[in-house]
Parts: sequence; C-alpha cells; structure tokens
Amino acid sequence: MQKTFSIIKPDAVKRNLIGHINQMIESSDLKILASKKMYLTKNQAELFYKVHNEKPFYNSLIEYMTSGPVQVQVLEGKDAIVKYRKIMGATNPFEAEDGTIRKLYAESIEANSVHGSDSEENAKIEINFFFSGSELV
Ligand code: IDP
Ligand code: MG
Repeated sequence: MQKTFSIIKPDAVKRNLIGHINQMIESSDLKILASKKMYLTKNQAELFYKVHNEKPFYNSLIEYMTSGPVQVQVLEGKDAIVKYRKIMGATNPFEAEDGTIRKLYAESIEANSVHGSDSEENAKIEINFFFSGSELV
C-alpha cells in the first residue's frame, strides 16, 4: 500500500466536481484516507509550488490556486502515486488521454482540476504539509 496527496483545484471545486472526481478515485480502488476543504493562503501556495518559482506561469499559478477553495486529500492504494497520476491525465488537458480527470474536466493547462504527487518523497512532504498522522484513517 502506498499513499499519495491530491488536490481538487479551485476550478473543479467551483463547478461542483468534488463528488465526480472522488467517484473516479474510488472506483479505481484508491481509498480516501483524509479530505478537507480549505482556502490555500498565498504563503501555502507559494511553498507548495516553490519548485516552479522560476517559471513564467508561477505568479499566475499562485493567484489561481488561491482564487477559491480547494479539497486537499490523502489517497491510499496499490501503486497509488502512479495510479492516481494515470487517472489524472497529462498536465495539458489537450494532451490528456480520454477518460482521465483532466481530459474530462480541466479548463486549461493552468486550471487543470487536480494535483497529484509525482514521487514517494514528494507524497510524504505534501501529506505532512496539510495533514497530521492522526487525521489519516
Ligand atoms: P503536474 O500538476 O501535472 O505535476 P507541473 O508541471 O508540476 O504539472 O505543474 C504544476 C501546475 O502548474 C500544473 O498542474 C498547472 O496547474 C500549472 N502549469 C504547469 N505548466 C503550465 C503552463 O505552461 N502554463 C500555465 N500553468 C501551468
Ligand atoms: Mg507536478
């Protein structure tokens, strides 16, 4: 069993897609161990995406990620990290495979509906950033 960290981003929360996306997650045999709705502060968004702070889209990304509430979640399952990245689809929705969350729901390469950890190391860091151990059940 492996854990990964997920964010349902502001564009998807705004369009009432939390349930649709979580249905896709659960029917892929991933368990939702923890889930909470929150506003990211500017500081949290900047820290979370600090690997991108030199990119031209960084400021816009921070503005977008703080533009409305998000649903932060911890998922668990066999090969959860790769499995969830597969269900999410490519960063750019125009390149995402049919049936993926981003193909179905993303509005643009920025407002692409979901985040998922890309490695075991980052999954640990991202989970600990938002949740304490006792919240994962
Ligand atoms: P990922 O979310 O698929 O891992 P990353 O390359 O880590 O993609 O980028 C983080 C987030 O930054 C993306 O999910 C998307 O919201 C945004 N982003 C990535 N590339 C671009 C871009 O070229 N223009 C605008 N936003 C982008
Ligand atoms: Mg990434």
